[in-house]
Amino acid sequence: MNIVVLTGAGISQESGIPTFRGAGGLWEGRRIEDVASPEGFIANPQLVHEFYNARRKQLQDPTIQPNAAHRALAEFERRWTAGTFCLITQNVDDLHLRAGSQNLLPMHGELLKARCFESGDVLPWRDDLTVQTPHPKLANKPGRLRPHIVWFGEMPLQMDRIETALNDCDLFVAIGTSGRVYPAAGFVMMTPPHCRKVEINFESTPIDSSFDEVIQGAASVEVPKFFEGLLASRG
Ligand code: BJW
Repeated sequence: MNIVVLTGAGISQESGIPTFRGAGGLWEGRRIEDVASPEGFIANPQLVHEFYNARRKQLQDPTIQPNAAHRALAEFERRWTAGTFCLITQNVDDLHLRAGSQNLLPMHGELLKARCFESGDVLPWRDDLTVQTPHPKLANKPGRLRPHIVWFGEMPLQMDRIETALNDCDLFVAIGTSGRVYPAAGFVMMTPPHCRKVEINFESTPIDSSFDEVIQGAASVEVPKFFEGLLASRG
């Protein structure tokens, strides 16, 4: 049985990383297009850098750690021998990586990387970025680095591998995502007709009706329960 899991901000919420939408969300009090679009970056790069600098700093705070849901997915992947396992995440944090997930596709980029929009180089990055930050190999050309993040209007990463995994999937599980951002919100519709489709979320979503089962609850509780059950049912 081939398994594809899609995660969103809800899986990291219990690790202390705010989700995007709703009260207390990352976008509360901000215009999305100001901080998460190429046009916003061109208009005010420093504002965008500051938004991501703060999040990059927070991610490296020692209190931010993978939670039981991240760990359960990594543990499941280690133990699953009855087919393939592919984890697609919309999250730009590194909590799946830190939990030990291997076949991981971060489709919206990674907060701990920077990209040079001249050379296309993607560089590991843990510090603040500013409009003056030079590319380490192009010291005379400051201001070419941007967060390695997929903004609205940009093509998500790894789409070929994602489509291949979805085409060949027998179980699709979406965890902690609001189902409002495409193409990820449409992945459930890209699975084959026989595929079992399960959603795990605190609340209902606009794509609920595309799933065979909806499990309402906290990811840290429901994810370990679901994946341990799957292993148990396979003996
Ligand atoms: C819990 C929980 C707990 C909380 N336990 N659950 C009109 C129609 C259709 C599409 C479009 C359209 N107009 C424009 C588009 C395209 C656009 C789009 O989708 N716009 C919509 C707003 C309509 N999409 C794009 O532009 C994408 N690119 C694209 O389409 O390229 C063209 C193309 C692609 C492929 C094939 C062909 C063509 C790019 C999208 C980039 C998104 N980037 C962002 C920001 C950057 C990253 C960052 O700053 O960190 O990525 S947007 C933001 O939303 C972020 C997230 O990854 C993404 C999804 O959010 P997510 O993860 O779902 O979080 P929330 O906060 O929304 O929800 C959290 C959920 O968790 C909630 O449901 C809670 O209930 C739940 N929850 N705690 C369980 N403990």
